[in-house]
Amino acid sequence: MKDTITAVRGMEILDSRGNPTVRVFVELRDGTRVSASVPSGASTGENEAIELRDGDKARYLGKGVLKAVDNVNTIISPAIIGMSATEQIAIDFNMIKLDGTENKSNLGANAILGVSMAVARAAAQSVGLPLYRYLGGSGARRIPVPAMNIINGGAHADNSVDIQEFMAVPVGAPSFREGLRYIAETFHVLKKLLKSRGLATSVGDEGGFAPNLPSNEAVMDIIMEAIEKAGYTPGKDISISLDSAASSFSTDLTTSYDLAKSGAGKMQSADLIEMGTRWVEKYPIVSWEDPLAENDWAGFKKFTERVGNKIDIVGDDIFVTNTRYIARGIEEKTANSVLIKLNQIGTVSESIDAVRMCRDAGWHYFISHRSGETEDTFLADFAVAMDGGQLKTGSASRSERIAKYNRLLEIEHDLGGSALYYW
Ligand code: 2PG
Ligand code: MG
Repeated sequence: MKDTITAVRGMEILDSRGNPTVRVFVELRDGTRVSASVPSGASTGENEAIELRDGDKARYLGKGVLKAVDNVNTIISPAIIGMSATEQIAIDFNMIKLDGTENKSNLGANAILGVSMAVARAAAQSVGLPLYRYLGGSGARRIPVPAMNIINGGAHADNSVDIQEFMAVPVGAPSFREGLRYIAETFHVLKKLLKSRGLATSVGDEGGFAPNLPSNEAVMDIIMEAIEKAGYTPGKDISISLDSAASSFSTDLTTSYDLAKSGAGKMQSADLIEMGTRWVEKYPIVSWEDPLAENDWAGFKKFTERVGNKIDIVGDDIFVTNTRYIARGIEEKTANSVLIKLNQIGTVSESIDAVRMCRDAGWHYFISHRSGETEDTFLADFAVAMDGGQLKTGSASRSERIAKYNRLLEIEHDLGGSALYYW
């Protein structure tokens, strides 16, 4: 068969933080040769699939990925050479079996995902389809609404903000292209505003600004001002998405928190829920990811009961793109949406399973990058293939983020009049 896999090779490259990550090349009998690169998180959930790192302090402070690369070359490669690249599910489950652990700690989720993504890309190229159409079928034509991260805090920036991500969402735009313009303009106006107040305009890991503002709420206020100054109406043209990444400021990963960066101090779940409820009333927030820590299932549920009829409560670290945890969340009504990150679970097929579970339950899902990214644009095609309503892929700066936006512009352009975009 022309799409038979003839070679699988891994190599160590660097991600956007300058840390090693895995790139995998796949070749097919028909001459197809593609690669895929794996992202890496900073605020990771404890139940995420394991990213295998060498731990050899003599190289990259222990962060090398040569073992994962070796696993691609010596264990995965011989097991899948000879298979058709279109057998995505068989290949993914073959790798899961080879690994033999619950969390992919043997071969490494970075090794497995690199192969999984490269196989999908090779198959798409071999059958002559763009990746989004290969993965999503002939009906794939919805471009996701972008959530642009304009202020970074938490584990992604050295500033005085506890909440990790403040994102602008162009809910009132008529197309992706226009939506991207709305929020990129807001980003530039925000820069001017920060500058005029003597605040830093340097950026964090995902390209959003990382100023030292007096409180988390002060961030909301300056963003509202930037939206208006850019000529848009908050809540009509542009709304706000937040990612607290609350595990990163929880002292026990359940009910106790310390908002040390801003100096707001110690809080309990109930305080965060109160604060969140007040913010939802005051600001045009459309979604709130990880408002509580990953083991604070009860807190999540309470917050969902409070504001889940108005906004999306998105579980990231709590669900880790794993159907086992998502199923529990659906059963217990813990949230109403899930963040989908391919490297949290480690294969393309399992990520699709997570999306399917959300759809079946009537939950929303948000396709997401990691804070450590590469120039790979797989995510953009994956979001369109999944009919993803919303995508978060960073700010209007840093090329590893822009690459995904540019790929979506390209897809929308190619689809022409048949592209769909709506909130
Ligand atoms: C998150 C992500 C991506 P990280 O928490 O949602 O924005 O951050 O990749 O560091 O986990
Ligand atoms: Mg998150």
